[in-house]
Amino acid sequence: MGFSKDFLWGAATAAYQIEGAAFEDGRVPSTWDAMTQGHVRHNETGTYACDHYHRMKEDVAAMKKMGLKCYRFSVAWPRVISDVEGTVNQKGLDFYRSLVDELEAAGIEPLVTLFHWDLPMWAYEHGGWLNDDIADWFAHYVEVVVDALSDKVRYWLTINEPVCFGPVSWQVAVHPPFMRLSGAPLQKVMKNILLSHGRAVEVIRERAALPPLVGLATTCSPVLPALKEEEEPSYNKTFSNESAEGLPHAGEYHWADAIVFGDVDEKTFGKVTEEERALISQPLDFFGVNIYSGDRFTPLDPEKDRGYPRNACGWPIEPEALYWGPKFLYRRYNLPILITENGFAGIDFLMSDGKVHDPQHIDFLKKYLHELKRAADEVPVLGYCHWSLMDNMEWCDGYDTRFGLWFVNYTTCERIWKDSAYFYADVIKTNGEEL
Ligand code: GCO
Repeated sequence: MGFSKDFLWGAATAAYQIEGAAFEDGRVPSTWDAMTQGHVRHNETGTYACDHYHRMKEDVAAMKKMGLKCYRFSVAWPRVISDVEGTVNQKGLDFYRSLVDELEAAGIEPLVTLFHWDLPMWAYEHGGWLNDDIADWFAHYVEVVVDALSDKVRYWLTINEPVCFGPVSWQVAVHPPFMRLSGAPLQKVMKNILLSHGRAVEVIRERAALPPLVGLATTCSPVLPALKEEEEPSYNKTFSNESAEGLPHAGEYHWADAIVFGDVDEKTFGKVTEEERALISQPLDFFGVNIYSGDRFTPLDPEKDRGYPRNACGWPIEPEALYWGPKFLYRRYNLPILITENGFAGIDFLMSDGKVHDPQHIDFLKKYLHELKRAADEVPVLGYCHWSLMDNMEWCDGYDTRFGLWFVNYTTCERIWKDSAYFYADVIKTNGEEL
């Protein structure tokens, strides 16, 4: 079976990581613009990033040249809504309108992420996710975006990795606003994120011009069996608190269980009313998930497995994560799977021949996509969005780690296709038949 003929081969980005133009055309500061001084490697910022805001048309033309079937991008809340009263910044909205128009002309399906971590400072200054009103603020923002784009956008992702940004920003103080909450206040943050997701689903279903396909981008680090007898225990361990032990996304399944089943873990989210439960768990059309790696059922041994293959972020290279992840997630949630992110971080640089050779990135794609193809033989997989289209700001790691298919020379913002971009273009052209 392999990949269906209409498989959505794509690439993903996020507004703050690529757009730049942080203070142009009415965009107001996000917590990332206003609060990260001293927290980002080399004191780098997203002020200019990849200057996508000014290079959008050339970027879409290059996406078309690659043969992308879809493009996952995020809308920046601070570029669209200027204050807590909900004032719309028309110039900001116009940018996303022109992006969607360009994508349509290029025959590329837009996948819109509505929140990818760039919380407006005005929201934070009014309590952010701690303020129960944020669900209203978010719903208003979603209305504005859906009204502006939904005559050309079908795929909507409400929130990117709530299981990550929630704890990382509000519990362990690694991302802005660098909060260290616990107990009831932390539960309130997590619950307001869930409620905001629900409100967004409600708004999209009510107002979208094109029949919408709605989901979000969760994350999963599947437990990987090495032996037949480890398969069932690996499935069970994937959906237990032991998975991703100690990492911010430990217990990541609590979010998906709440959103898909309405099974809202009280320890994580506090109490919910039946009305809130129904809002949180409205039906979705697909299960969007970011999968980069997995956790071996028999954990890596520091001695025996020393020097284990890892990417530039230190994440183990585990191709079978794209086989077991989709299988386990489909078995549990019974929704078509959309890989909303998967990618390889390298330390790439422009070579003396003027090209960017990235054989590890190509090998990563070969191995991971082979596993995804195996999964697609057994469960419905709608598409694959490679993270990322271009090198970009890897949050507090700055610009050192390069996930892009395109190398970005940040001095000139020139894009140079890495060897992996040509490889991926061929995978798309042949629909992965040689993987
Ligand atoms: C995430 C975000 C992306 C990251 C990518 C590499 O999952 O952390 O969605 O913005 O840049 O995953 O870490």
